[in-house]
Amino acid sequence: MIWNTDYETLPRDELRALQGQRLGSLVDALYRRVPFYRAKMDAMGVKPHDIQGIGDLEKLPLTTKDEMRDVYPYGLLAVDLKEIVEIHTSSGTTGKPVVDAYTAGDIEVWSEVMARTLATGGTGRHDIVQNAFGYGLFTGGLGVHYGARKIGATVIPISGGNTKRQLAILQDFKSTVLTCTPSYSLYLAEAAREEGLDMRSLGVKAGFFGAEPWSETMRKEIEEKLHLLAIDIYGLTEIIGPGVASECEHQNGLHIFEDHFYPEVIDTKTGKVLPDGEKGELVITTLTKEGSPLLRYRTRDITYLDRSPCPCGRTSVRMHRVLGRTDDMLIIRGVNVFPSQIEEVILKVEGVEPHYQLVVERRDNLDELEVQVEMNEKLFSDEIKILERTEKAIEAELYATLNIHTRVKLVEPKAIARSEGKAKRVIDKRTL
Ligand code: DLL
Repeated sequence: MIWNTDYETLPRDELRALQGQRLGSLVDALYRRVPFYRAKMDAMGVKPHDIQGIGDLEKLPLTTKDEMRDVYPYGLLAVDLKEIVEIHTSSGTTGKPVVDAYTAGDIEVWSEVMARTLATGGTGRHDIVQNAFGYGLFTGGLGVHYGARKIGATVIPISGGNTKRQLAILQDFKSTVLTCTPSYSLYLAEAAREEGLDMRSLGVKAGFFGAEPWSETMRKEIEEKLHLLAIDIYGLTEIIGPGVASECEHQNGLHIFEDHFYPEVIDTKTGKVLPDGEKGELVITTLTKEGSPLLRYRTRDITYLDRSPCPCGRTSVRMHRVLGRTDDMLIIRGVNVFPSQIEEVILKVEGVEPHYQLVVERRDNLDELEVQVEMNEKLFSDEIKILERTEKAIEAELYATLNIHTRVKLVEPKAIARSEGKAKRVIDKRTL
C-alpha cells in the first residue's frame, strides 16, 4: 500500500525540480542562520545563488559526525530554541552524542515518512502495532509511534525488553504488526518456543525491523520463525531517526523518501560522487528539515543506489540494504571484512543459531579472528567429532568467501548475550 501517492509516485523530472527548489531554500536558510555552514561555504567560495538546482549539490560541503560533535549541543540549530519541540540524541557510545532537534513541522514530516514506512507492509487503521523499539532519546520508539498514530492504527508503546510481557501482550492484545530490531525479533521467537508458544500461530502479519545491519538469510529465518512479512527500515538520529528509507512488499531495496532526504553515494577516500550501482558511503541532505538541517551528511553506512523501476510503482531511488559501516569494517590482516558477510555464511549452516559474535585479537603482530557461533540443542547433544566437523566446514566456507583464515568456535545454546536493542557483534581487543 502506498501512503502518499502524490509524492511517492511523482514522475522523476518533477521530483528533481522539487528537490532543486527545496535545496535552494535550505541553502539560503543555512547561510543566513547557521554560522557553521556559512563558514564552510565561504571557505569553499560558494554562495547561495550558486545553487540553482539539485545538480549543483556537489558544490556544497560535506558534513561529518565529528563536526557535529564539535558544535554540540546546539551549534547546528537553524531556528530559535523556542521553536524546538523535541530533542533526540544518538547513544554516544563512541564520543559525544549527536543531536537532532525537531520543530513542530519536523515532527509532522517524521510522522509522514513513518506513515509511509509502515504502510509499505500494509499497516492500516485496523492494525495493532506492538512497538518494541526503545522509547527515549533513541528515535526508534517515538518514530514508529508517530507514524502509527498518523495512520490511525492502535499503538502499544511497550518499548524494548521485558520479553515475557511482550509475548503475553502479543497474545492478549492480538497485535498484528511488530516493530523492533531484527535480532530482538529472533530472541522473541526463541523465548516463545521455550514457553511452548508458536509465534506462527499468532496473527502478526508484518514486522518492521531496522536500526542494525541484518542479512537476507536472517530475513528468511525471521519470516519463517515468526511467520510474517519482514520489512527492512532505515534511518539515523542525525537525519530524523527511522523514516529515511523503507523496503516495499517486493523487498528489493529500500525506497528513500527523497522528497525529504536527498541521497548520494561517495567514494569514502576521495569524497567523489559515485555512479548508481557502485558501492560507497551514503551521504544525505535533509531537504525539508527546519530544526537542525544537514548538508551532505556522511552517514558512514555502505550501500549503493538503484534507480530501476520498482513493480510497486514508487518512483524513488532505492538503496541496497546496508552492507556495513565504514567504522564497523574490520581489517583483518589487510583484508576488509564486514560482519554481514560472515553472517551470510554462518546462517546457511545446519545446526547453528543466528546468534554470533566476532572476537578480534592481535597475537605476535598478526590479527586473529574468532567467530563464535551458537549451536542449536540438537547439534549441542551430538558427538564432539560432529561439532569439530561443523567448525571446520564453517571455517572452509568463510575462507572461500573472505579469503582469510578464521577460527570458528561453536558455543553452547544461550552462551551469547542477547540484546533488547542493537546487537553487539564485534569485540575488537586489538590495541593499535
Ligand atoms: O537506529 C534509527 C532507527 C530506528 C532506524 C529504528 C530503523 C529503525 P541510530 O541509533 O542513530 O538511529 O543509528 C543509526 O544504525 O547509521 C546504520 O548504521 C544503522 N541502521 C539503522 N537502520 C538500519 C538498517 C537508528 N535497516 C545507524 N540496516 C545507521 C542496517 C541500520 N543498519
